[in-house]
Amino acid sequence: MTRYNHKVVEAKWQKAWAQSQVFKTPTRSDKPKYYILEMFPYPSGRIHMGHVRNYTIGDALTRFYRARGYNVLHPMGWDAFGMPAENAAMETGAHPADWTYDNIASMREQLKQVGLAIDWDREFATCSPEYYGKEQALFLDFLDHGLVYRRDSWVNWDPVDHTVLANEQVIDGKGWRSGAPVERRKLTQWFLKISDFAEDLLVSLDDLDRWPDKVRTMQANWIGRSQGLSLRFAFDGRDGEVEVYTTRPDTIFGASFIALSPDHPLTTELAAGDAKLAAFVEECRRTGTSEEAIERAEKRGYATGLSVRHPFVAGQTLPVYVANFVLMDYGTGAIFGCPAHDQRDLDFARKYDLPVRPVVVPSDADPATYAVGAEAYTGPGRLANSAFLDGMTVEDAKAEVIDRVEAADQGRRTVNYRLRDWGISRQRYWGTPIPIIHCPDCGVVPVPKADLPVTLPNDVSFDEPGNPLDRHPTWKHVRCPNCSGEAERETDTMDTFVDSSWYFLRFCAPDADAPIDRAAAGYWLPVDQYIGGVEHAILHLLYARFFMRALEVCGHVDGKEPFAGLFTQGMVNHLTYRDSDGGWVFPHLVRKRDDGNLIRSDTGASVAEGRVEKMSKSKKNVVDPDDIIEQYGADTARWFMLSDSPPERDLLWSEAGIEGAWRFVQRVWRLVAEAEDLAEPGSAPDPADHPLRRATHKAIEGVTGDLSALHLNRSVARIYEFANAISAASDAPGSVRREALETLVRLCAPMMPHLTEELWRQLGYRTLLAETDWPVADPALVREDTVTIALQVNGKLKDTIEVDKTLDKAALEAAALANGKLSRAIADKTVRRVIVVPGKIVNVVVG
Ligand code: ANZ
Ligand code: ZN
Repeated sequence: MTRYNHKVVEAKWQKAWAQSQVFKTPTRSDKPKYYILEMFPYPSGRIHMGHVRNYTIGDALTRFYRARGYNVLHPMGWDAFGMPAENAAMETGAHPADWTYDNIASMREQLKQVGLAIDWDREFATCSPEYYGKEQALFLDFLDHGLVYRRDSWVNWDPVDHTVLANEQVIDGKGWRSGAPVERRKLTQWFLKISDFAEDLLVSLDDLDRWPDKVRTMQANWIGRSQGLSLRFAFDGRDGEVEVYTTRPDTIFGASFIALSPDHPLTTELAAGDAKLAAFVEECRRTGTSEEAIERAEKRGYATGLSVRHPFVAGQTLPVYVANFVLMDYGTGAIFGCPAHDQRDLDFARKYDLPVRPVVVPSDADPATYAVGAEAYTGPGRLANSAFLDGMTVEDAKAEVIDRVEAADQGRRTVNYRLRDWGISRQRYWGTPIPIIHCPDCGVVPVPKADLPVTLPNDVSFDEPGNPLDRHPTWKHVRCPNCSGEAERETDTMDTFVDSSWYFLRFCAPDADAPIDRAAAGYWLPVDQYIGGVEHAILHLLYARFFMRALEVCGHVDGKEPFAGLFTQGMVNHLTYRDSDGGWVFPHLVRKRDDGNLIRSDTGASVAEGRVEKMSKSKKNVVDPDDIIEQYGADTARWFMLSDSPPERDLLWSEAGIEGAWRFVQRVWRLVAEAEDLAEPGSAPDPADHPLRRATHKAIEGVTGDLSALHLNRSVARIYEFANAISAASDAPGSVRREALETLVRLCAPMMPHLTEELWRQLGYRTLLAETDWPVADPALVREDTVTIALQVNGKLKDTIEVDKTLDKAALEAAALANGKLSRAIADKTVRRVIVVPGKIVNVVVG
């Protein structure tokens, strides 16, 4: 028999599947629906192993659910807008559209070689006007429903490149390209009102029971609901009040200062008459806008000279500072600082020599001597130095202070969310144009829906910094739809996270006139199994959940949750290698010499093995999927991807692992293709209770359960075991071996679709395995015929034995007493009683 030739076989079946359109999904069918989706790829240029892992997991499930009689939707598309295309334009001069569509074309070909069961008829790229035009229509619906608004907001500004930077483009406070210190600038920007749904997005997490707990926790933390107090402090020696937000009203007696945000209206007012303060504010604005950047910056402040009166201590006043760590868009933009119990406040107090007064004392400390050193105390304890609060727990003291403040009408209980409204304005070309026109007379005018899509102009240049849409000679100049006067288009485009917030809805009816075909979406949604990287655990998933809610408000969908099941797969890791200069070396260049030392195969220079790390171009520890598919075939790559570790864990790519998978492909090939004297297809296995039949049906039951539970590596392990059982039973009758081999082929099909399709044909079938039902285990053959019995002496476990399930009490007792460990444990003691619970235990009571 010949060796399995993956090149011929894989191409052959990919073509057969495409020609027979097996993976084309009807929008409706009598079968139950199952929507499987992997997070769609960004067309960066090449498929990497992370993609292969992601799509292989989804594909195995797709094939499994299809075989089990579901109408499965498994589509593919491209998250095609974004900065890399503009960067490429700047570096190489390629137009972003050309760059993107070229990448899509080559990545599509690569994906097709993996043999994915995808309905390619539904494919789209978010950068196509057909898609982004519909997105613009949704934006206008959001606008109609009060879910979009415009306001001034701070952005990161690169003073050299004259461009707005995303937070991730600010590295250590500097622009990623120019290296210039980033400044903050105020721009009028578009926002989506995700905050309207903060509470619902939070409480509904409880219902997402097929999501990983860690992802739900991350989302909950991101939404960041906090319950606290808004409290007004009256100025001392001047009219007016300053309102602060605190989640720790219990610490009010430890307050030693008030701090305002540099962007607080009062700060602005004071700075108008205080040049030093104005300079300080300017300086604060040179830090990036991200919370992280602000958190990392050294805590600094400016004493305004103002002070406020303490609400509970007559005669005590607190100085008012402007501080760089207070954000304007959280709470009220002002705080009271309690250095003993908040680290930022403590750092600040040490710097400006403010009192540090502990008011919460840990239970094991003495309130009379308790002091705080370099670290603020944030744990539980009893109140001290706090008048009417003394002795209370933190929780009781919070409630007491809130009650008193409310009674005195100095503030009120409030709930705050860390979740901010979603700023979607980007000053870039390669994104969805925001469908708005600015008219000098009418103001902000939405583009009429009949004029959609607002398409991007093609003739743009990237030779200067800034937004090409803004400096385009004609694009932005339009007539106002309202008064026909001269007006200008909005030149901001949307954050690409908008594109990925509803693509799963568009897949349900990608050619529909409406952005979302409500009936089709109603049929397919929610996505039953969503699969992707944990790096999207917060933003993408939260935005998609928000979009569903907003779309429901606008009447586009019914239901609020887009993804019923979520699976976050681990990364693909690989060893790293370095040469003697410390430079990274590609793994395929590394060879082991006979003496065991590693060398570069091209230069012979010695190489050292480094750590295992996530495959990345920068460390050169990447393995190109094309090379692997060329050398070993897609089935081998798929099998290895699924076999090595649980799919939620990181996978260690290794040469040995891929070789092992390749050997197994060959082995399955030989087992089936070289089988002799098999019975005819369809013959009844005889004898009906042959041990190989039991192994066969147990394999069906096990693999079915494993795949249903996403335990893909376990199903692989079970198939190895089953293959061993088949090899060991070469003397079984031809009818029994046929059943076993057919089952092996069917169970392997989700993971190795090409090999198994070919073997199915070899087994005498003319129909496609991709259209064949999943095998069903015969309950009579999977029933366990033995049970494990615990042997105890006076209730203490001594040993266990496997016995026939049908043993009666007397036989069970006899079998137990014949056990060596049990009889040694009894030794010469007197047996008072033997308690036998069939199927469970034999307990010997001795005295
Ligand atoms: C007094 C206090 C004492 C505070 C103490 C903490 C500890 P979370 O839990 O995240 O909601 N804060 C309030 N508004 C702020 C703003 N705009 N910028 C920076 N910090 C702000 O945080 C709430 C706490 O963060 C509030 O409670 C406030 O400091 C601070 F021992 O008030 B706290
Ligand atoms: Zn007008």
